[in-house]
Amino acid sequence: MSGGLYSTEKKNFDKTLNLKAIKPYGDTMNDGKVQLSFTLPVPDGDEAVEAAKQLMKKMGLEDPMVVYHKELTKDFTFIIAYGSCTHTVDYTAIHVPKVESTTWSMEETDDFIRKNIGRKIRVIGASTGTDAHTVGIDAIMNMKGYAGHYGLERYEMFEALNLGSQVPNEEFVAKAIEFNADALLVSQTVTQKDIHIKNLTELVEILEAEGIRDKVILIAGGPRITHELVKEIGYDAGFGPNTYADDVASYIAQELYRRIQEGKNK
Ligand code: B12
Repeated sequence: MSGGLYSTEKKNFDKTLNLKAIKPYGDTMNDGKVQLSFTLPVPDGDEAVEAAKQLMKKMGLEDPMVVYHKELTKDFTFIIAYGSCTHTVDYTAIHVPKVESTTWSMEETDDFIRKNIGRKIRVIGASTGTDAHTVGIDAIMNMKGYAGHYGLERYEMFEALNLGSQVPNEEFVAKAIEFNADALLVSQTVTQKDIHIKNLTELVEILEAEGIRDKVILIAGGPRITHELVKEIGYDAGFGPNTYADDVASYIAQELYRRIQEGKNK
């Protein structure tokens, strides 16, 4: 997947840029300018504006300037303001764990599987536990796909089975065994009280108890899922917002091929 690495071209753009201490860019390098909007639970007026400025200073924003303020409803004021951020971040020290694979088109992935794996890859998916959200898993699996990217059902070299939502973990694992799945796709949208962590962890425990955890590629996805988070709880990969079937299909094909090469998979 695409990374956030800095291009040399941009580095040469301004010599005052210090990647060890970056701050927001407004009009000129290092001016730190940010725009904020928020609501204060007080009546509109000079006091509200002053309160907004004082708050912004406490947030580390110099030269606060309120450019718009309006009563939202009685005793509530909506504020739009600018300020200069005094804090910096060391960009060179940032490391964000990501799924290590190259995203191909549907045709490229199908071709790769045909030539290198020689059979269809079997993928089962569901929104598990009590989670009723299906749009995310459908976006990845259904024929129609999402935002112009066809889902796994459309791929010639994938056999995709989408179980829908509110699938209990035990049932999901039983169906995965019956289907002889190469990869399991779990969608989790509700994160209140960390329900997704409990549910995702329970799935890993059931797979381990069944002795099949190492035999499948285990993937989680959802709006608040990160690769880093799910790696920690025993998953192979995690995908967040703006994921397309292309990303997932490419990863599965490359990972399964790698495992076959290492003699780990069927
Ligand atoms: C539609 C919707 C519903 C619909 C769902 C209909 C359906 N068939 O799915 C209904 C009305 C049923 C619903 C119910 C509820 N909802 Co709701 N819902 C939404 C809403 C508006 C949109 C979600 C959506 O469809 N997104 C579009 C898809 C395409 O995006 P996505 O899920 O992120 O998927 C992408 C990626 O994350 C990734 N992905 C997702 N899954 C997977 C899986 C894999 C394997 C991979 C690789 C990738 C992947 O790929 C997708 C494409 O890029 C959101 C708010 C919002 N605007 O996001 C709230 C929201 C998700 N809902 C919320 C809540 C709280 C609920 C309820 C609990 C409300 C209630 N009190 O009853 C119930 C849940 C009941 C339950 N048991 O789960 C909260 C969740 C808060 C939280 N963090 O826990 C949200 C954020 C609203 C809010 N701001 O409070 N909801």
